[in-house]
Amino acid sequence: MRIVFVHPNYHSGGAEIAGSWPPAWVAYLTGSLRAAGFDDIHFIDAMTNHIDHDALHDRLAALAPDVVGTTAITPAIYEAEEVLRIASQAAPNALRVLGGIHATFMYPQVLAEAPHIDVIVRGEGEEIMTALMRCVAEGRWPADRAHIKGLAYVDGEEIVATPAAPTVKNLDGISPDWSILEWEKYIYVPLGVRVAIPNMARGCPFTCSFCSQWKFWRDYRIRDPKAVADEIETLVNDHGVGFFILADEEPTINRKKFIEFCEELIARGLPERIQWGINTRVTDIYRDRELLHFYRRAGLVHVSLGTEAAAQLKLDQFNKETTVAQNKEAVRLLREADIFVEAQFIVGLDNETAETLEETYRMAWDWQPDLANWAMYTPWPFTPLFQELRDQVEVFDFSKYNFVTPIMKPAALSRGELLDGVMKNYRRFYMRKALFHYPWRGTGYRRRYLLGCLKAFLKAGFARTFYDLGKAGYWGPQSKDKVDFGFDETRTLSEAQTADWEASAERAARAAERRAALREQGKARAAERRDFRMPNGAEGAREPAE
Ligand code: B12
Ligand code: SF4
Repeated sequence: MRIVFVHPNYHSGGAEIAGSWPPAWVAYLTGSLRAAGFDDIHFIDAMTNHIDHDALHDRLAALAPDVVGTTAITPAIYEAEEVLRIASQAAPNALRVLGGIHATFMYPQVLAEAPHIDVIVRGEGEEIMTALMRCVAEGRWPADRAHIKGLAYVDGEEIVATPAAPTVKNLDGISPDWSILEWEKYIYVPLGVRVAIPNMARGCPFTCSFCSQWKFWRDYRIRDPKAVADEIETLVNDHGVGFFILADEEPTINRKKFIEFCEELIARGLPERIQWGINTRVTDIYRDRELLHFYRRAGLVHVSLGTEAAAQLKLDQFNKETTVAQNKEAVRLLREADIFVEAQFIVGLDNETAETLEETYRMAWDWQPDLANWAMYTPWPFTPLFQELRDQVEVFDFSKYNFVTPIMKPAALSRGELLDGVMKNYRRFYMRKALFHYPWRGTGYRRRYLLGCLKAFLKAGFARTFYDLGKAGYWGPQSKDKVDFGFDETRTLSEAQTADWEASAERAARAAERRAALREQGKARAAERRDFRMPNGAEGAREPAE
């Protein structure tokens, strides 16, 4: 049975500017499927290779697959739907499968707008996809589909979701097949070396209100650090990789395992051959301040911090459980340990003003991270903050939900002014860094890395891909009133999706009511027991039955 995975050709000029990145999901799914005996697996990276629709059609027709699978984060959803529409023409008999975060939560919307999708895999793909492929290979599809957990599909007029599958409990049981990727294509621009995105832990114990990751992975699980180090060794030896970022939400939360991982890398002499970066929380850096030099020795050279906001009020609104003072201190500690530090700010909520944007710039300059990013607040529809702000959300063109397009319009600014304010921050920050810091900072590696980052920014700036500025027609402050984000206003939330939310809100409300009623009953029974007195002369009488 031939399975073809396709990574959709979606682009938005944010993180992509630092290189061309390998899609980890393909390696993880391929590894699991091969272990289950499926060995005819192909991959088309339409994103990295900029493969247009006609060329994709031809590639799929030539491969004649039995199954076509694609992925979608929220902004790539329409492109992913298109991939499967093309598959329906190029390989009409192939089963069309969609996975990834967007469809996991938005399956009613997706199935309503793209009826050519046969099945959605909700949540982590390894075990569900294997069960699904077995079902197809053994000729049990579609008869048996209702028995596979973690699917959604259309049955007649009805959208059906089978019960959620459990998370993958034994992450060490997964062995990604990195050989499915064309490694010469994946280059990290700042260092000019091949880049990989392995995964050590899944899940995050925090519940930031703007973020969807904790909800997606559900419980926190971590792999054996030795096995991850083995994987890094394979990436270096077999695929010539020279830099990696951990895909993890918060790799440092389990300090013991993180230390073991660093020890393994050092013991194998890997830090001379590969360096790496992580995203993590400010609080962990603060907690591990004594260990940062050791982490650096293990090859950790880049930490991206979710500092998020310049004001405590916003940190609290984000449920971030950090303070502005901790943010500043974490940046200082990382700099001292010679680790490049990138501060991430989220801007563009309803209460953003020219002054608050200015404040984030001043704070960024005061903290002195090596790099700073200003991401537009993006209301992922499956997050708590979206449900809170739902009445203010006007744009449902999900292709623009990409951290670089202002989805929300602040009360005091137009979207063009917001973009212009953010660009002003970037210009000032990087201009001053380029002139006064990067060329003079340290020697060798440090200078090369920072100038490499600058090169990535400049390259994207000249190509006008940075922040999708070319697409929006932004040419500097004078154009701020003319920018056009090209929102497709015909896009709305489908009735199926809203009905699903209402049903789950109702279910949640009913469950809360039930819990409250049970609590009240419990209290009443406890009071009854407490107040119970044996009637005089009724020895041996029993307490009221529970
Ligand atoms: C690495 C990464 C990137 C890389 C992309 C590499 C690549 N080619 O895939 C780079 C740096 C380029 C990037 C860019 C962007 N990213 Co990014 N990125 C990540 C990151 C850190 C890790 C993703 C990863 O590899 N995870 C590990 C794999 C194994 O998990 P997975 O992809 O979810 O796959 C599992 C399941 O989803 C499922 N599955 C997935 N696909 C499929 C398909 C099938 C058929 C099946 C059955 C199952 C299945 O099974 C997999 C295994 O369990 C995540 C955050 C995170 N920690 O996950 C953000 C994240 C995915 N990125 C995000 C965003 C928004 C972006 C950008 C739009 C931002 C920007 N403008 O720069 C761009 C878009 C780029 C593009 N053109 O698509 C968001 C998406 C949020 C959302 N709700 O949609 C995330 C979650 C970060 C966040 N803070 O919220 N990103
Ligand atoms: S923003 Fe980071 S810390 Fe907060 S829930 Fe998401 S992954 Fe966890």
